[in-house]
Amino acid sequence: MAIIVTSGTATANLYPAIIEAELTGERLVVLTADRPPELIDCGANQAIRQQGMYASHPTQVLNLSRPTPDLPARCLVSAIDGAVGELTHGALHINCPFAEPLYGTDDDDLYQDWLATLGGWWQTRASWLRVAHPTAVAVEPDWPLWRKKRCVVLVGRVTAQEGAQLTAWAETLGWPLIGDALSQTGQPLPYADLWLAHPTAAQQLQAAEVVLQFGGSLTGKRVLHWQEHCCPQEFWLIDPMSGLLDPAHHRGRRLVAPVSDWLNAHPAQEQAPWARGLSACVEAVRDYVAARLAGPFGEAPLAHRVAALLPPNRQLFAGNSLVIRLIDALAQLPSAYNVYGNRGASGIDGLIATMAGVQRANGLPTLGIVGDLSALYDMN
Ligand SMILES: Cc1ncc(C[n+]2csc(CCOP(=O)(O)OP(=O)(O)O)c2C)c(N)n1
Repeated sequence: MAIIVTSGTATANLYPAIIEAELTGERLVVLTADRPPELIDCGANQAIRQQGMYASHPTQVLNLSRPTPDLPARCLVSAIDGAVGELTHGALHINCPFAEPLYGTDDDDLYQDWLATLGGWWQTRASWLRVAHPTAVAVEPDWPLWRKKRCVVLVGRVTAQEGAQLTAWAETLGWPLIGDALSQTGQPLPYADLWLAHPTAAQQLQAAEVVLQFGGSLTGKRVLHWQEHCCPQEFWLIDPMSGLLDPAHHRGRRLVAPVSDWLNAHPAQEQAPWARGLSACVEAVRDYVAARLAGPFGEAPLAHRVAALLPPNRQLFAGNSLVIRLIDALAQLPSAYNVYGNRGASGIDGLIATMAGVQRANGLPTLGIVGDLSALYDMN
């Protein structure tokens, strides 16, 4: 996704989106028009200090010089293509200063020659510079030992296809899977944020020898509490984004890989489930929730019934704050169903804008639920 803005405070409006992209890994190319250097810090209009203005939040920054035929065109396109090719996660900020006059001069011929040095490349869809990174997933050599152990699988934000793949994988291994509202796993053990309070559940899960978390951004308070306080021999976190994604700083492994590739490289083996007692806790909670939320319309009954309101093969956008927490605790969402949220920095700003972007990007009817204050934020 690319965003183009004029210079000045328009650039500052992108700050929350750049922060969110940093935390969720969404790829964003931000092109900010700028005034030329001689007009910065001297009272010129719409001229602010834009170089480095997003501090450490973009993954990459490219400060272009003003357009000049002295700079070879191939230098410009290889810098831009190189930066885009390297961008696996987060935002690329390209600051683009222009001096007036912006258009309508006789320089056209000058730039024709300048452009001609790129040959027919403009008419192709190929990169000028394709940056290749090693993509093979590192296989854990001791996987055959670990997969025989008692494991709990925690799933945060992953894609719909990965969510469904994870459910089948964990089921084969006989491992309990706790899926977040954004996990798209079908939540085989739904309402975890409620049943984790049950002593039987806590006792069962204490026997886990290893915990595997796929994807970050866990929503449920009790799920997060359990994640923080669990004491397995090792805690593994698998996510394509690099960096630390475990606020509890568990001892174990941080495995940077696309989830689907990692699962393919670490095949499951048929095993009997080891935490059978959890099913009874889930059923007890299921009955209780159904009975308590059968009443009139309200936030909690809506969250509970949201799965029944979803048309097949469409998508759901859940706002931050209470909405996503209620859906996480009270709903069992269908497997491989596209669920979106802005759970990186969890701002309540820009949610309707994000929802509109998600709808347009996928071209699918979208059910969006946001709080009233969140909706107010996006009134403009
Ligand atoms: C930009 C931003 N400002 C403030 C907050 C702090 N905050 C979190 S939830 C919330 C209230 C949200 O209210 P509403 O959108 O009505 O949702 P509800 O929780 O009532 O369902 C606020 C102010 C935030 N997360 N992001």
